[in-house]
Amino acid sequence: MARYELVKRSVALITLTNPPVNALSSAVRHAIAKSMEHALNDPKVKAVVICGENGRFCGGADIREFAGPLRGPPLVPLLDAIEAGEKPVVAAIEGVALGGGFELALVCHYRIVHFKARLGLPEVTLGILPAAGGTQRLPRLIGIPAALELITTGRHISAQEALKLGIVDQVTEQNACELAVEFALRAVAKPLSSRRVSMLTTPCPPDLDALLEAVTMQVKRKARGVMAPLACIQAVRAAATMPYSKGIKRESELMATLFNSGQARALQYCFFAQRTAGKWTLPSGAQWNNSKPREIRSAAIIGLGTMGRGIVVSLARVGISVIAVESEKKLLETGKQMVIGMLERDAKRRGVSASLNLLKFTLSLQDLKDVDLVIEAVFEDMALKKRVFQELSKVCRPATLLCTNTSGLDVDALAGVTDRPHLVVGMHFFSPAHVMKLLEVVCGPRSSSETIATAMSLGKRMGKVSVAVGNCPGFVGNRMLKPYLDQATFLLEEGATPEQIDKALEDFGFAMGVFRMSDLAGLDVGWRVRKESGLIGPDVDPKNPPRRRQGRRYCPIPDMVCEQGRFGQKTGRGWYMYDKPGGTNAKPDPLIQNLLEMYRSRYGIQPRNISDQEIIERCLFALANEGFRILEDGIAARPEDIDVIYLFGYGFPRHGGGPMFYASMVGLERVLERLEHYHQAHPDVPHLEPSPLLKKLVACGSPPVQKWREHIKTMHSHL
Ligand code: T1G
Repeated sequence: MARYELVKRSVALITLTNPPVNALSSAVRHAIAKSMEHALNDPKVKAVVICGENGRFCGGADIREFAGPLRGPPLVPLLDAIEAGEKPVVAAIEGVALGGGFELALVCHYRIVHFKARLGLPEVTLGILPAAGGTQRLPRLIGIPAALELITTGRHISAQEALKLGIVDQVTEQNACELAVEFALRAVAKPLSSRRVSMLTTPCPPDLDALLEAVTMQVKRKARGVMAPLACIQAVRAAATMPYSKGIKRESELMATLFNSGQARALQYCFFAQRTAGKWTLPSGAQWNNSKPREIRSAAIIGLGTMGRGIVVSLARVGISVIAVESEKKLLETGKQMVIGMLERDAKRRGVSASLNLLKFTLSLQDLKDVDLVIEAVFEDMALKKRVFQELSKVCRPATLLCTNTSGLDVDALAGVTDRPHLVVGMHFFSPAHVMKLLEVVCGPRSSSETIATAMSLGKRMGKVSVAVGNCPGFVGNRMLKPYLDQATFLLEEGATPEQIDKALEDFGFAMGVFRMSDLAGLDVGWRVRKESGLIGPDVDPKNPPRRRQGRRYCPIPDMVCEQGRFGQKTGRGWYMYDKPGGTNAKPDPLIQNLLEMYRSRYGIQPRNISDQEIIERCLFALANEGFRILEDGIAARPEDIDVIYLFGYGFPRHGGGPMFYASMVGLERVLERLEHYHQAHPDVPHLEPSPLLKKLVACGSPPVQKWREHIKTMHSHL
């Protein structure tokens, strides 16, 4: 857990050895305590260097240990003792120094950092705060404003920024450990008192209260209802107003309020869920660690609409050559200019040069003969997509992977028109594709494991969080969206307003309420889908009651909004009104209010007061209920996959953990009881009928999310 060596006859070198990130597990803490004791007591030792094995200093506390009781030496006294020791201790930081790892570095008397290392206190992103003195030492070292910013955001910083801020003593391109040993030898004769950060006086700005107030307002605006950043601010206030001995107690009290909170559990769950999602697995036994992805050097994108452009940028900026294809000269030219502009802005922001030389634009599919992979991103029109895939089959070399960017169409039907169904896979990007982190990799029944592995690995290379899902209408994300949207519009019928529903969802923590999100996405998209699926238009049986379709409740209000040409932000009018087409400042529109009143009186609906609780329950429990069905159907392999999709693709708040984790946190019994209640009140809404898996889990005593898999039959898996 930690290796102890004597080097240069007088330096104790302590190497943390807990792969993969040298987390401070109880065994590691124990080993550090023993090694330090040894070093301080051995007269041969004049100085100490602490480093981490495999080029990684330390990733902080072992998060997996949080669920159990504390074992082994607690971190605070251990770190205090290192700082108080009479021999100089130098931290040799390579790779990462995060959380408790950074706090360990802060108690060392000197810090030498490799130029590629990253440092930070990301505890806030796990719903907690730096609780091993980080909130007390960092402000003393770099001042309140800079410390507040780092602690409340959890941002990682580069070695260069750390040097600028005065956190580290030297940045090196050499082996940090070897340099630290030299450094330690030179430090032997120097006094240590000024190097003990806890003894420093916090440089305090004259307007401390105003500063803390401003940061509090900023944090409240950015992360509504999230507790950890506010606790961080209070801890930093203690560093400014109290001596270290009292401040560290305050830090510990604040940590105690956060540690067992639902938000902390949810955020830590998100950390692991994101990593679980990368470990895809198929019923055939193929999985992430036994399937080799192909190397992708060149790709082609068909269609330079919004999605196509974003995908080109995502590929080019990670060094993949891209051929972009359009059907008409004018579209090609417009797409080209936009892609170039996007890449140039992106490169400027990242301080690198734009990789324009990797791009080629063409009108001819013939140019795609030799590419490794094609991503088709034409309109959501099956007949058109089939034509493109037939054509690609003829043009591309037999080994080229053929991917479709679709938000819900049948990937296997497309595979069926090609000469290589095993090389066909769905890649569902989210708009704007160069910004949004989520990628659903849609596995058709004939997609080979190599094909899936390649799409997953390409997603990762593009910086996406990729989740493997099965092939059904809407896949995971959009399939679940339907009952969620339905509930929102039913609530409108019953008496709510778009702004009331949005506010309830935004107060819950969603980045955007459902109506603001729909206005942003464009209301015409769903309208077209409803027309194509026969829910509106000439195919509707005139004998149908107006608020029923296909034997179930149907809300025609979204269609009425579209009939007025209100397609959302792009037309300046939608569920809200905007200053101008393309405007983003949503204001409630009296015309929508009128429309709702007329609608209700036309159908004799007596509007009622609807509570925020009902809004949240009906929207989110219907969402999770569909998630349970998706698990039953084997469209997602694990609840974590569904949650990651909602966190990264649909703005579900991380401190809620995602729809499935949220359901488990509320309690599956309660979710079941509320769904039964609402289904009884609305028997013509099948989505509210509790799913068999939910019932089964409740009957089995509501196991934690991580154990649901054992109760899911994978016989019908579509993955
Ligand atoms: N504890 C336990 N497991 C961890 C871990 C940690 N701190 N960090 C990573 N892992 C696991 C991870 O689950 C994965 O496992 C494997 O290591 C590789 O991780 C007292 C309260 C360091 C930047 O928040 O940000 O210190 O999936 O895939 O992309 O105040 O891991 O292989 O089974 O992410 O190279 C604060 C969290 C803790 C850092 C490396 N520390 N880690 O990224 O690999 S709280 C953090 C990361 C704390 C103190 C407190 C990243 C990384 P598996 P990976 P990576």
